[in-house]
Amino acid sequence: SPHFEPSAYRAREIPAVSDAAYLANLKKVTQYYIVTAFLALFIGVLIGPLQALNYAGINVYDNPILKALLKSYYQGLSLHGVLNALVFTQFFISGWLLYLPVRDMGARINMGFAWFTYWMMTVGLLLAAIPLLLNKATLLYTFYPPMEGHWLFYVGATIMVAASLLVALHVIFTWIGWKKAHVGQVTPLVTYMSVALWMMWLVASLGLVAEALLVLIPWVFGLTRGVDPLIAKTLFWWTGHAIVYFWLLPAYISWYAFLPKQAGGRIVSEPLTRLTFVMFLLNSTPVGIHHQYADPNISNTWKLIHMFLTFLVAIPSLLTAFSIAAALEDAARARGGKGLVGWIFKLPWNDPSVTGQILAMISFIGGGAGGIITASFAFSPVIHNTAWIPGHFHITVGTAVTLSFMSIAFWLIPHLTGKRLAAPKIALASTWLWFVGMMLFAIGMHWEGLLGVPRRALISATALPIYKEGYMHSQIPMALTGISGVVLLVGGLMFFYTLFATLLSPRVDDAEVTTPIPYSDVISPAGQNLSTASTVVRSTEPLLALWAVAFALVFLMYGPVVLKLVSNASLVPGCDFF
Ligand code: HAS
Ligand code: HEM
Ligand code: CU
Repeated sequence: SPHFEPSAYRAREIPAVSDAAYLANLKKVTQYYIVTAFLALFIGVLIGPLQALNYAGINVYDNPILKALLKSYYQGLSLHGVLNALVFTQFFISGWLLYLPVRDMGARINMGFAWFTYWMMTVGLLLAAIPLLLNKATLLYTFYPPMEGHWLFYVGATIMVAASLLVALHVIFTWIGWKKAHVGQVTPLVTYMSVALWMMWLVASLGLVAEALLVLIPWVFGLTRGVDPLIAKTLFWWTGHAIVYFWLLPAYISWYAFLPKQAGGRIVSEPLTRLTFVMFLLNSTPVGIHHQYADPNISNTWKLIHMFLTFLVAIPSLLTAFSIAAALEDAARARGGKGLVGWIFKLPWNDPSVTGQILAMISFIGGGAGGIITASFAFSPVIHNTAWIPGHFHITVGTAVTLSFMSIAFWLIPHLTGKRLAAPKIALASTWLWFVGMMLFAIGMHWEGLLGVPRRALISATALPIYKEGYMHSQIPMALTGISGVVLLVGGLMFFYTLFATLLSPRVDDAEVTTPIPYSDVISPAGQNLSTASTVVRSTEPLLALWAVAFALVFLMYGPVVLKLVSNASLVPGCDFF
């Protein structure tokens, strides 16, 4: 049949860009996004180990030098969460997922607008950073009211997020233009994944946009009498769960589209990959109430519905696990790998970009399994708000995503700059240290959580008597967490050494030739003409219609919940906790 031509399908030749100045400019704006992202991560990562020491019972926050930099544990924790989880991810993704689809389509975008969104995002970041650094927005990365920070934080953060929505629209409109110029053709895979993801982000971000514009900003400017914490929290998690797929799927794009090539193999199936992304587009958002099982005024029925939908959204990740594992096996066997598991050793473990991404995936096996456990209605009360939760998300966003982005940078930075990766051996070692460190961290923190150690607690200084019992039995996991902080600090510094050394080295060659985007061959391609394509390809192609369904689903699954909260709204004044 026309859509199944094993191994006959060669890697897609991306359209050539004849205008060298345009290409250089496109690469430059991408590089700005990526480097800004890593600068944020650099600061965030320096604070993490201090927190790990806290979870080992060691308090370093009274040290006078540190006191000059951080007013409190919570100012550090706010910076750590915001810089790592919100700023690093958003800047990296905005660069990565602007560049890839534009190259994939061979599109000519408005570069003035591309730079405008970059500077808008950066100005938003800088505005929000001022109160954060002055300890006037020590609200943790969830900024739950009635904790109230300086208005500049809310305004800056809103501008920053709004800029990402403009990037989303830029890519979506570019794709619509491509469709008009290519009637009857199948959208190429990388573009498809990117557009589906940006569409998902626009559905997901509605909650945060509503929280910012209708609740938080009117409140901090004194236009409303107070704030309803539960409405704000519910709108926050509308976005807050789906945002984890906004972080994760850019890594999936690399795992699906580029890693097979880097490892010496092929993409398993383009139709399956498209289906996976449609499932995320539809199902990522209406699940956020799994963060609110303990909250009042949301009925158990809605909590249960969101629980089942959470289990459903694990399915595209399970599909991904099997198809990426198959792609890696294909790669390893092509390199002479043999046996049931022996092939694993034939993967290019000397390549830091490949190794880092595989280690990131391995961490996600634990992170994903833990997430599914965490989502269960019965188990949640055992670990909600304990150290288990940071344990879970440091092997999802902190490793599956972060280590993937670091590993992508090992080829992307040379590709964008024409420079060579400095110190590949140090780069390789940094991926292993990050992986081992985060594994120790996750074991320690999940274990502490099971023993009742709370999250977001300066436990070393202010252990509340009710938690004492948990700490008494926690010596081993506390030690593991402390050690992990040291391993991660070393691994992190080695990563940043290679990154900055690469950036500071001289340009050596035309990266289009020496470090091209690693497009993979495909075992089961989607084909190019819609008329001859398979049912899966044809039914996944109308992304605009699927996008409309995603909007409908989220309103269906959140509308009644939010309406009830609004009709019961009770406003309270803000307070300054720190
Ligand atoms: Fe989560 C809390 C449930 C995925 C991040 N999560 C959090 C928080 C964060 C976070 C930041 O239901 C804390 C929020 C806060 O501050 O309060 N999570 C899930 C579920 C999934 C999940 C069901 N989480 C993620 C991802 C994240 C992330 C992804 C970031 C990127 N999470 C929860 C729940 C809570 C929660 C509850 C609230 C807890 C509470 O009480 O507060 C699923 O999406 C997971 C599905 C994943 C899989 C794994 C697939 C595996 C793959 C790798 C394959 C490996 C290969 C390697 C191929 C089913 C794809 C082969 C190797 C060779 C060598 C061959
Ligand atoms: C929180 C350590 C890297 C995102 C924490 C906590 C610890 C920690 C111990 C828990 C603090 C508490 O609940 O009181 C580390 C270490 C890192 C690291 C040792 C590596 C050097 C990362 C990365 C990300 C990240 C790479 C994301 C990209 C977060 C977030 C929080 C957090 C979002 C929650 C903040 C909050 O509760 O408001 N980190 N972390 N961390 N970390 Fe990390
Ligand atoms: Cu969630």
